[in-house]
Amino acid sequence: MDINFLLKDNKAIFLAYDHGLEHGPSDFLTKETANPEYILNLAYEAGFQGVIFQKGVAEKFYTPEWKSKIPLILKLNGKTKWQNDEPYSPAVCSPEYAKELGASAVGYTLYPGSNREAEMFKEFGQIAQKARELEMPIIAWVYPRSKKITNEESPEVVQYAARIALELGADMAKIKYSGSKESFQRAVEVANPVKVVLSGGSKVSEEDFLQIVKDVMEAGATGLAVGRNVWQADNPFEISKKIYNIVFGSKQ
Ligand code: FBP
Repeated sequence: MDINFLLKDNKAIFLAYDHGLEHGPSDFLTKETANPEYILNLAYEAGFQGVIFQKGVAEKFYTPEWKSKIPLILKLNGKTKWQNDEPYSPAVCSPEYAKELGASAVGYTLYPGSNREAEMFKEFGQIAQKARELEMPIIAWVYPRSKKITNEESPEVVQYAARIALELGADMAKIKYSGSKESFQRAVEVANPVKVVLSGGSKVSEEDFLQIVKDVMEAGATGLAVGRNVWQADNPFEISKKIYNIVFGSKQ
């Protein structure tokens, strides 16, 4: 499957929900949002193009019924928040298993700059090759991270991240916001033809977040793959509608 099959009008909003592993349950501010069923329902009702889970959540919640309603992007690697200085995030499952779980695409986080960069680049290469054989698109979360990198959201670092996705053979790059529309536009340009989606980051005010969404879409992004700014909002359904209207330029 080509990545374009996951898009609607060449755009996409994916609901990221792998935070239980990456940050722990403290990210889930309410009882509802700790429940993957709530997230599936939100993604479906709000018109998202896919939901992002780790394998354990997919095994327990991504039933054949959900498969018929919303695509799954399976995150193949992951780590905890305690591994952040020179991070290494090895695969916890394979593209073959992702396919068995019903995933339409796979995701893998790279931490360029980390002392463990070489291991991740090697594994990403092997996984991307396997994903291609299985006709599953691969989305690279590219988060340069190391004691050597002081600001992982600087334009230079984000643009470099976008280009790494192209160099290493990803179909889509998920990158942080670089602080301005202009600098993000450059990130989109240097990744081309790899599609770029915004990684949301920690929760900010609704107004600020919607402005970032506008900026990245005007900068040529394909869309978003966000979590906290949606499901930590006071009303996740309401903010999802607003995001949808900006990304697709129309009412849902
Ligand atoms: P958010 O929109 O909530 O930032 O989610 C995007 C994401 O990449 C998640 O998929 C992942 O769990 C998290 O951010 C990792 O964030 P970080 O490594 O920056 O703490």
